[in-house]
Amino acid sequence: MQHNVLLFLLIFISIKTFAQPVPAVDENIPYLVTFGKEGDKAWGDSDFTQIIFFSVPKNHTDPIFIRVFDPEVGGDVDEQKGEWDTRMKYSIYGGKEACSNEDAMKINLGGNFRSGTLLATKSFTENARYEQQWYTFGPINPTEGEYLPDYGGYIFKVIIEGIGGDDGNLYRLFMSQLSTENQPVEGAFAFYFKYKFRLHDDVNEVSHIYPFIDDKVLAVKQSNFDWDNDGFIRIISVAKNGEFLKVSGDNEWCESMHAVQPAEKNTSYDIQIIKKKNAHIKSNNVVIFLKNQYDELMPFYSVPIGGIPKYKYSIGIKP
Ligand SMILES: [Ca+2]
Ligand SMILES: [Ca+2]
Ligand SMILES: [Ca+2]
Repeated sequence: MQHNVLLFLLIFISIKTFAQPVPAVDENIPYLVTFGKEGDKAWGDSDFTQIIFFSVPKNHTDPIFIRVFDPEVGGDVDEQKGEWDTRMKYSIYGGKEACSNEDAMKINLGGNFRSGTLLATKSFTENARYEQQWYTFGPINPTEGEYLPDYGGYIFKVIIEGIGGDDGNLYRLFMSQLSTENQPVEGAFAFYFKYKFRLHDDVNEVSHIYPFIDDKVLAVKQSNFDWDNDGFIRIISVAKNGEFLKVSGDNEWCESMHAVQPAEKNTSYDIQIIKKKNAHIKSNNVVIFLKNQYDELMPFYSVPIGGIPKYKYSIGIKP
């Protein structure tokens, strides 16, 4: 990404305070999902590992906290298979290569995805004490992150791994200024390259994800897993008024290619996730990621950089 473009667009982010939860407010996604490593992939998690990156602007010098909602695996929120026997490990990394190591971005489980310096870690099993409660990691000094100006400042990596068992862990994250409540860090945001989450049960809810189309992206190849044919995924952009992505069935991957129009450069896509109205599919867990024409993963951002795109008829009708 061109440095000046991101800095310019980050000015837009800095006035928003909705960027700290993951899933983000604008995404309208109920929960992140990670299964124990003995889980059945057909339940919607392809590799039992999730990686979320948080970016803290350089001018923020106070300590930060990373909080997890419902970190344990049991109770009402989570997805049970047999006994509750799942162990979920949360690890926070900073320092050199925490984010910039390719294995981390790609969640390459055979490689060095645990790159960087381990700052904090804790494992959870079924535990009524944390049922629908927040657990707080920190305080963490912002400068302990990996400094990457292209990603907006100091970057922290949160790895969530299902290290045992076969149940599904549902949870949310929040980067906070305070240990006891969710208080946004101004100008901070999150990004992620492979996103594994739960769809709403309510067929009228629409979820969103927001990749940024930088000026070198010519084409986007999207891949999704275990969507159970649950409705439609479509792109809204300045030049696309609902271009459909291919949707996977049960326990399968599918992909589709999408050409980028010149007017879409340096804008976000609003990828809309619309449930199948007459199917009423419950507890649907899914995975999605995007690659550019160089086969590089493209990040989703917790706030749409440059704002939520609106289709412009005058651009879209051009061939
Ligand atoms: Ca189990
Ligand atoms: Ca949970
Ligand atoms: Ca599914």
